[in-house]
Amino acid sequence: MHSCPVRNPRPAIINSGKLNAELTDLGLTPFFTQQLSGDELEQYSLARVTEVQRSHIIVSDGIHERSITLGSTWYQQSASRRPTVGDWVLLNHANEKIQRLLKRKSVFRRVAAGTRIEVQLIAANIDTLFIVTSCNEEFEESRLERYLALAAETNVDPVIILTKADLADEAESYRERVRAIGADLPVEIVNALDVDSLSGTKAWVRRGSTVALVGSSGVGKSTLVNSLAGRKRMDTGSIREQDAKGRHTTSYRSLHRLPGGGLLLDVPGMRELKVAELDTALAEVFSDIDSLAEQCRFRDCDHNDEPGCAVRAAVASGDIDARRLRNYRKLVLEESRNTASIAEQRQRDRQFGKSIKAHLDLKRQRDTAR
Ligand SMILES: Nc1nc2c(ncn2[C@@H]2O[C@H](COP(=O)(O)OP(=O)(O)O)[C@@H](O)[C@H]2O)c(=O)[nH]1
Ligand SMILES: [Mg+2]
Ligand SMILES: [Zn+2]
Repeated sequence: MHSCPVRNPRPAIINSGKLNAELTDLGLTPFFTQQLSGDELEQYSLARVTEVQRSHIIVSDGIHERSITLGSTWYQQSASRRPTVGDWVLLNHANEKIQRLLKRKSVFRRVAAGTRIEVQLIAANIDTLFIVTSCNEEFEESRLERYLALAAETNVDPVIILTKADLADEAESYRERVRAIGADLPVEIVNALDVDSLSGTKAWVRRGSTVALVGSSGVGKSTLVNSLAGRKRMDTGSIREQDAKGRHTTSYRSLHRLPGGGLLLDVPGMRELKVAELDTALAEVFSDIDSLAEQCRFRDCDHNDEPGCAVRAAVASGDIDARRLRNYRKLVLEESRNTASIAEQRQRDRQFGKSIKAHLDLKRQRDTAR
């Protein structure tokens, strides 16, 4: 048995496919229960991963929490098959082991560029993305566009949260700047320290819905979580989000339940977010550029120095911001490079898997021949 933070060794199970209120509050929907067989519903319990630490995860069924150590077999799989924060899992009969990971409704990934490119999971089953930025020089359209592409790719609804309105002379001007990159984008202007300014923001965190917060360090994500939760859940001022070398770490990610229902996930470590495998999302976020591109003389126009480029003509006439086109081209390039690297990596992994299998098959043949 692994160490267990609660007395009751047996979290409530879903009986005969009926959802209990606690699990519904935790975000369980038919999308997940439909994945379960009758046998599974009878034998196993459902729980949600609320926290991921280096060697173990915390799961909850809405009433009890348990700590579960991931066995080594989980680490033999690629990161995308390991549980991440927000995942729904089936626990075995003794509630000490993960039987199965349920199919995700959405997943945030991060492409980490080390010696070789690697995909890491940030969170799963997010409904709404709070893109947090502040009403000061930190505000940057290009960063917002990057986050918007991420939201579009994962089918998660974005909401722009503009913090530090109390410190800004003209907070409303930032709303206008958001409108310029997406006319329909919902915007909330807040003082993250003042609960009274958060009623509009609160409305996005409905009972049973899961909201992830992304944004640069220091914009007020943890402050927002604390204010919405009504008590201190997160250290603020970026103390906990950095390791000794001052780098962001992703070792501590956790879901916070709000008193009025709803779950919040403060996501540290999105700073080096790279885009990959989201070409359709880029076309969506930059739909103005994408639709103009149909009028370019060349089908594969890069909108750089090709003759007859309708996009550059629009920049020249002031219809499209030069910055926006620059960012679009940058993201498209980054996206295609990273996507190619990921494809290569998958290919290598498949080859590796095949050679291991071939080796085992050969061994088995020899063993039976013997
Ligand atoms: N005046 C003011 N300060 C804020 C606001 N939001 C955050 N802060 C402060 O900014 C600092 C960084 O906030 P924190 O929540 O740690 O940012 P995080 O890195 O995004 O989690 C803290 O000192 C907060 O008190 C705001 O809306 N108004
Ligand atoms: Mg923080
Ligand atoms: Zn063009």
